[in-house]
Amino acid sequence: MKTNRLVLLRHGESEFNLENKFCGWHDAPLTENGEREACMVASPALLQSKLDFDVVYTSVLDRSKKSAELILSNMNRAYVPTKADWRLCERHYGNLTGFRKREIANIYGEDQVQAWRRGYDDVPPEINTENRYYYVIRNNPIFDDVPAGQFPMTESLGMCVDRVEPVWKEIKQEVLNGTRVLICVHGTVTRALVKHIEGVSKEAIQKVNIPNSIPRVYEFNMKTGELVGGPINLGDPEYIKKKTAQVAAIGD
Ligand code: DG2
Repeated sequence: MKTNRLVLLRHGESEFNLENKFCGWHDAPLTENGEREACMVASPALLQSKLDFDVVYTSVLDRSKKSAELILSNMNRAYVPTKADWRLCERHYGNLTGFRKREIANIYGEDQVQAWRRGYDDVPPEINTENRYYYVIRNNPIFDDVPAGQFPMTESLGMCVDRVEPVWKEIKQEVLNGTRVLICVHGTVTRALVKHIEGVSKEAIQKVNIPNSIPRVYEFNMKTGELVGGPINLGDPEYIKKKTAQVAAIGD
């Protein structure tokens, strides 16, 4: 049986991750720790598992592109081409963008915040011009490729699952053709891809939390397109457990 592997991972810690703020389409950079995670957590894990790549997919957001660049550079693979696609951008967090999760929980309650963060069809309020990031996002030239009428004002996980479906189909075809692909994206986009790849139910995907910089490896039967076994998360299980719990929490 001929198989090919695919690696999926979320970028390193961003400034908004550190501050526990909703980020979405805001272009927050990596923290120093986020850069370190890409170099010291993701790259060594990929090298140890003898994973190599022909192409890397990212979003157009800096935290995704920069993580991919650091990972490849630390694998001595800076020559691997990168495709940055707006359809792989993080879910748009609407008018929650820029606020601390705890601050929003103090107003609307923890259950509502967790519904907006993890619910499949729960749509955060649309971003409006009063939000300090409205124009920063709307006028950011990195989004110039977003077709007219498709620029989101907010998105649920379910909307994100629909947005990534066409690009996932393109990537899957490449994987089945034998291309070695790394996808380096965002928390919600990773969950949307996990739903497509693993065929997880709408209910089950709401319980999935994705830590930064932990490679999730899939193996596909190149003839049938089916998964061979389950996903493997690379790294120390205790570290992954601790980081996953941190992502699930609302934080301070
Ligand atoms: C986070 C996810 O996305 O936040 O947009 O705030 O992966 O780009 O840091 P990322 C954001 P949660 O859904 O985990 O609250």
